[in-house]
Amino acid sequence: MVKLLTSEERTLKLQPLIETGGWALVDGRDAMKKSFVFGDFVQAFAFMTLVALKAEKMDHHPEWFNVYNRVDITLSTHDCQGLSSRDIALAEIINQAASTAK
Ligand code: H2B
Repeated sequence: MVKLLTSEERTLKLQPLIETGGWALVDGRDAMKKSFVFGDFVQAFAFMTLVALKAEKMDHHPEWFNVYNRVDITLSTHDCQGLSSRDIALAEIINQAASTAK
């Protein structure tokens, strides 16, 4: 069973993603979000394809919304109804994929 991040894990692992990784906490929900803007739809969709394949492999999936060159992503773990280490791992993969796709 996946567990919610402890307060220590939030300080050590989540805080850096917020302070330097471009992620933010979602209001009213234990989740994190980030918006990505690409040059065009093809680049945005290439990024989404890369993330989709990695997400499927780790069996942990983002909530996302795409309009043309913009992709808004929210991460949270449904199984524990909040942020878990899987969201941290996926956020790091997503940041990596965005720097490859841009
Ligand atoms: N993705 C996310 N974001 N949270 C989950 O709890 C989750 C998931 N659970 N992907 C997985 C799939 C689960 O439903 C399957 C059965 O392993």
